[in-house]
Amino acid sequence: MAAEQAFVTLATNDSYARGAMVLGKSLRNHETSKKLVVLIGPHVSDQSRAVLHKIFDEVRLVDVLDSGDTAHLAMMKRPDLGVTFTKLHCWALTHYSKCVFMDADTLVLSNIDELFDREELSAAPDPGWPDCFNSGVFVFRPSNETYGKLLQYCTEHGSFDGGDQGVLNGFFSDWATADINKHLPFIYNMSSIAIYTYLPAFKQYGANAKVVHFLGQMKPWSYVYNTTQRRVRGDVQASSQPGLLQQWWALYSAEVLPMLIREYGDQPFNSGCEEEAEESEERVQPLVSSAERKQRWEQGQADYMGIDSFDNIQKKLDVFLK
Ligand SMILES: [Mn+2]
Repeated sequence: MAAEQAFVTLATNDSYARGAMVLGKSLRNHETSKKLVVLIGPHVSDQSRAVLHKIFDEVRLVDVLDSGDTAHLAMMKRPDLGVTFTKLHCWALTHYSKCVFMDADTLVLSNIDELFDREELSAAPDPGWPDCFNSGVFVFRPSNETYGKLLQYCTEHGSFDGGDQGVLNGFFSDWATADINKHLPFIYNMSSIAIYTYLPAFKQYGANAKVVHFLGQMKPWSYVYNTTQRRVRGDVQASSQPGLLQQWWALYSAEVLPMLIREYGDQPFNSGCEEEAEESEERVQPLVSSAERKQRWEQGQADYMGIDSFDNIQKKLDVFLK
């Protein structure tokens, strides 16, 4: 009997392991009744594994190179898709009847157990190409048959974007049109791209978000957090959603970091945090008229690093969202 249901995430190195720890904690804090599973790659350190064991019900090592099975054969044909094969391994978790996969760069803001009412393959639209789903959050049914077909699809067709999202959209190719129940609302996988592409909608609906997805190259753990001032240091890129980034670090520093410190003991490790006071440096704002700014924005020329930086947008949004 495979009646149990689980949230599943993936950590291929110590950085993503931190993301997984924060995600796991956020699911626990919002009192999920589901099991928590993390798939890890062979490069995750013993200390990180120990902390993951404390947060997750199951920590499963996936070493595709070592497996000697069909996944290994698939990998030999497509070495470029290494991490993708690790992620696809979630279909092999057949001791669960249904699962929700969540990227390690997501953060849960409220209980989302209702996602288990959905069927495979349910996911939210990708903000860059809404006829594709974003593979950062999806509902699936573990099955060795599906797992085998996915590996076969992978080796025959590869991935049009080089990652798992391309493979999964190719495989579940009728997602866009077949069944509207498989379209998760955007609030289950909200990325910051919406702030720049559709600001009024973000103002209208952003406060309802249940899951935030830190898309893009800068991940929450790429920043340095000042524990004295309780803020993320330096220039925060707009795509990192400063208010939510702040929430990620608050959870990390309060609940995850103490566990890491216990595991590392006397050994030094990069906590991502610093204690000294930060030198404040006020940015000089260029003088541009409101009309001129609006025009530039509409032409796609937002001044992301200056006057339209997220810090400034956030100030505006705080007023709207209160
Ligand atoms: Mn992601």
